[in-house]
Amino acid sequence: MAFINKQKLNRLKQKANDLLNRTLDQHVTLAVTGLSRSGKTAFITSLVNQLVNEGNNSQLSFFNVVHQGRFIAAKRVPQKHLHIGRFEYDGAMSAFSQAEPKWPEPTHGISEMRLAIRYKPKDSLLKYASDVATLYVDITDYPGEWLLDLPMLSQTFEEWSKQTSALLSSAPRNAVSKEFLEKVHAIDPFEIVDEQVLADMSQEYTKLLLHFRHELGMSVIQPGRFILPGELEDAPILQFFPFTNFDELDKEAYQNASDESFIGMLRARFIAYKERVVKVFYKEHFTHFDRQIVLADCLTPLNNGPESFADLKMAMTMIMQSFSYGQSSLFSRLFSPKIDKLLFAATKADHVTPEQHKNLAALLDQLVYQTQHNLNYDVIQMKTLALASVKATLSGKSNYKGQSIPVIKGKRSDNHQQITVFPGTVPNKLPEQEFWQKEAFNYIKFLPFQSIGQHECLPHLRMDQVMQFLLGDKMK
Ligand SMILES: Nc1nc2c(ncn2[C@@H]2O[C@H](COP(=O)(O)OP(=O)(O)O)[C@@H](O)[C@H]2O)c(=O)[nH]1
Ligand SMILES: [Mg+2]
Repeated sequence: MAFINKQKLNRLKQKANDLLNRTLDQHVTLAVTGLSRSGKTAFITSLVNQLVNEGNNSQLSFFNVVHQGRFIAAKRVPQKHLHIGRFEYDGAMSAFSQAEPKWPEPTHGISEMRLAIRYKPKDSLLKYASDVATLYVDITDYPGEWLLDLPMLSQTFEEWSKQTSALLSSAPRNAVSKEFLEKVHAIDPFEIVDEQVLADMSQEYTKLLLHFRHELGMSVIQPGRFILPGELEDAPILQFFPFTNFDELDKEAYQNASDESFIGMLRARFIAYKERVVKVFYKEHFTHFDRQIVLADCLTPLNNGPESFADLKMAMTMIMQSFSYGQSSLFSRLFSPKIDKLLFAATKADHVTPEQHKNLAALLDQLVYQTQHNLNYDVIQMKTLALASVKATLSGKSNYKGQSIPVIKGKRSDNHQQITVFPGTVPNKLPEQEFWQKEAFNYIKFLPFQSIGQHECLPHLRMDQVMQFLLGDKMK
């Protein structure tokens, strides 16, 4: 009799277990974005590294499932979409694990990977179950520049051209865009288009955009796809540019211009770009994201000066439109959103001394604050913090003129020398003239400071808080 009961009990246990596993297997799609060089590759590498090596000296005390001893293990599993590039985790890790560790190579376009995280749920649903659940996390890395294109959807070619020409003709962009603007000026808009000329000029425009981003430190780049084309490199759909002389154009002739004319083809490509590139990205990718982290490097623009910083602010406002789910917002009119948690992270916090981190987070908060209040964010939970995906400095105190001051120590990436510095203070709100007149913030690029094994954890700042915010509620 007792034997039968035991068998029955085992069957019941198995049933309960199956049921539990079915109900507790969860999926979350986590999107990671930010403008180029904001630190996406470093961030995803660190996130995956901390999770798959958990237990091996990891520092994740603010991640509840770890803190409470319920984390079992995480591993990489085949990704969801086979047509999307794989995130190069191994390549990035081998850069960090060389004898002379380096930062991973920059990547272009979109990539993906999937993690399976096994953990013990806090409250078991069924008494006899084995209490193990799996959370599948699909991580997508995509360029923040692509989000800069959303506002184009509500513009005509004429409106976009006027706005973009104004940007090209003002400081600091005007210093390098003069030649290009003159060439556009010399075009006869109603002439039959020479596609080669159009391709060459588009290339010139793209070069300008790359220069704005990487030499001048500007953030507003439109079309954003031009500098990170992904699989569309050299496609004619990326070959157009703003037309600069709308004021001199005969309105009716413009309306009637055929697609074979110069202006007609520019307009047709602009329209096709919006439909086939911008909208497609939102439909195929963006609308499927559950959670989003937006990375921002606030320190580089702070170091570059007021124009660069103002540009970052404008770019953040444009990026925020993709998360504005109010009824009358551009986004909601076009797409149905899904994102319920949005994290803004100021990256590379290890470039400043620890007591400045609070200011850094407050500064980023201010950058998104205005939009946050103008728009309706009822459905999204938001948070701002300062982090270092891969900490490349050590912090401490140093004596300066008899006073103890906070310092960071690291290996300069330009000359590979060890230095100890106080890089300066970070303003806790949008800097005003006064800040820029004082000695500029001293941003020094560092190399990762210690070589780590492929299965060791990378040193970081606040990656555990990121995990708690983005995944914690799914692992209760
Ligand atoms: N010190 C420090 N530098 C970082 C960190 N994350 C990124 N960087 C620097 O920023 C550069 C660009 O980062 P990456 O992740 O490639 O940016 P992505 O273009 O957004 O993928 C790296 O090569 C590093 O020099 C960090 O946590 N700490
Ligand atoms: Mg990258």
